[in-house]
Amino acid sequence: MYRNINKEIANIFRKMAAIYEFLDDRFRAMAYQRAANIIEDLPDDVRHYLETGELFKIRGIGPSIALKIEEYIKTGKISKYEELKKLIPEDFLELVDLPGIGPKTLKRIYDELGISTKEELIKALKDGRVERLPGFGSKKVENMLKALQLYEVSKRRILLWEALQLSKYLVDKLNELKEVRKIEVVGSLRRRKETIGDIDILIVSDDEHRMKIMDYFTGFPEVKEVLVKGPKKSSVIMDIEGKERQVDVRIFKDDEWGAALQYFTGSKQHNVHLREIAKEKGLKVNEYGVYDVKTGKKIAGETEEGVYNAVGLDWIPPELREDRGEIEAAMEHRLPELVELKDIKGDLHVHSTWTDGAYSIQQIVEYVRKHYNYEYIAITDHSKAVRVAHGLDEEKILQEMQEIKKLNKMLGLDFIKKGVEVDILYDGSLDLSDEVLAELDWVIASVHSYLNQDNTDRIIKAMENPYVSVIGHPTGRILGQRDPYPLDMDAIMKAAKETGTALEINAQPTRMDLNDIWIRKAVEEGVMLVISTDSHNLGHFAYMEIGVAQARRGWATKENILNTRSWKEIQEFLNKKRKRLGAKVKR
Ligand code: DGT
Ligand code: CA
Ligand code: CA
Ligand code: ZN
Repeated sequence: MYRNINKEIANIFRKMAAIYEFLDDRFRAMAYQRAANIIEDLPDDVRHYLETGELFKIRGIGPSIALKIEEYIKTGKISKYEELKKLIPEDFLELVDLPGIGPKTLKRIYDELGISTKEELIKALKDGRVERLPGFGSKKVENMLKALQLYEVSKRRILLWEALQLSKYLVDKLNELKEVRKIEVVGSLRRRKETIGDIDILIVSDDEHRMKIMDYFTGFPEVKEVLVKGPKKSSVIMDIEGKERQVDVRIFKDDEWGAALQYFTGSKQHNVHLREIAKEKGLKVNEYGVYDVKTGKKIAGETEEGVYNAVGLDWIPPELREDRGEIEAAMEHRLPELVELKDIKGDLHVHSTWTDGAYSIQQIVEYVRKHYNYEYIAITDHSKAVRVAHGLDEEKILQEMQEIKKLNKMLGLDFIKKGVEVDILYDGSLDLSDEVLAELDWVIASVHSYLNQDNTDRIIKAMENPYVSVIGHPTGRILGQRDPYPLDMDAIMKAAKETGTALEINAQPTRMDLNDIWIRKAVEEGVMLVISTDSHNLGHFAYMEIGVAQARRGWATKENILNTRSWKEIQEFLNKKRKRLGAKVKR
């Protein structure tokens, strides 16, 4: 069974926290919120902690909450949660933990306007009743409507990272049948789009085994509803961590495999364009092969490369198949050589227990050295403006630098780079003094406040600081939760280029910031990019995979990505900026 029990419990605790807040019980709300974060960040399955008895010793989790975790593990339910659910209108239960709305706001709307359904809520937001409540105003109402709209969209689409994990599980399970001879994920997931509508899987098997495979697939315990079931295609709705996810499986023959891969990888626009090109050449392309229209003879279909070659194109990496010029480039043999995961030499955005990370620098370094072939990592904890993360002031940063120095000495290597994620303040100045920034190896500057205003000027001012290496998560969007703040991207790109500041591709699954379109623009403008995981936990280092995928969707090659280079080369890049802006260079 596909499950992440830590996440299931964390989700319930977040709901409980929100309900407690709705009920004006701040104390319990905070306790459950904290417990949710702790459970989600545990390195092992909570069941393991129960078995070893460690569950009752986890810091930040009191005995009454630990008992509830035990109850959930044993019964699949938390009776307190079942009780709490009844104290809030059904529709509000769904909305109560939505960022951008909040339990307190819902409570006031409930008390003061007598509203208890989503439909009524939207109506009252639109007809001015909410706006007229003291302390609300048009801006707040607008933001609430936006949050509701983003939520509805996010319910229909899966984050790339989650879809990848689910698809890996499904492919492994299907592969247990020896009748499955070839299997591949296709659709938007193969193209590595940042969100995925449904998961599409292709299989090759002998004709007589098709129904056996389909019986097996539609019988998975996660399957909640079978939409279609046949020898060629089955489509199901799965219940995954309480959310509905559609999965389509299609079965083809060996000599159709390449054509089917090509067709079902899409995108639709890419396929439409490809068929146009084929038509001009007197060819027809469908999911079974490429055919000569005059003779009706099949000329390709077994391999995907064969399909593209038959219409006069080079094979096109799936990440590029959005009809954004890749077909023309493939025709003229000028497709870019895209960056690959193995090109990455280090991760340059990592949080430790010095601020809001879950592990100490030493634990992080041990883990990364064991699991990754990196030449360096940068520890980049928050600066003081980020109070919720206990951001560091100058003195603390200097202490953290001392610890890194000590750890490097123990390693006998200059593996850990001394970094920071410094806040860009309201006026574009930075949250730490230049004297301290000058001593650091790597400086990320990020916007974490005033997220609704145009932030172009703030970010440009930050880039003009000689010590800023890169702008973190440049557009500030959170998928399904928050739109990017308004930015004049032309101006940002121009300033990045002129100052020699890199832009980040933040690979946190809900950020994926920059997006593919802006990466492409950066590549075209010659702006340097950095792919980072923004790790707060050991498991997060694996997000590098989707960060690289996003870079590929933006046509980035190895040359466009700074952290494919040795540290010496990175330092040259940074010193060039310092020199140009008249600051002291670092060695
Ligand atoms: P998604 O699921 O919304 O993230 O996007 P896709 O691209 O995975 O779209 P999906 O699942 O509807 O279809 C999978 C691929 O099948 C799609 O990328 C292109 C290919 N395809 C080509 N022509 C058609 C068509 O007429 N209907 C459908 N459903 N798919 C088509
Ligand atoms: Ca799909
Ligand atoms: Ca589909
Ligand atoms: Zn960060």
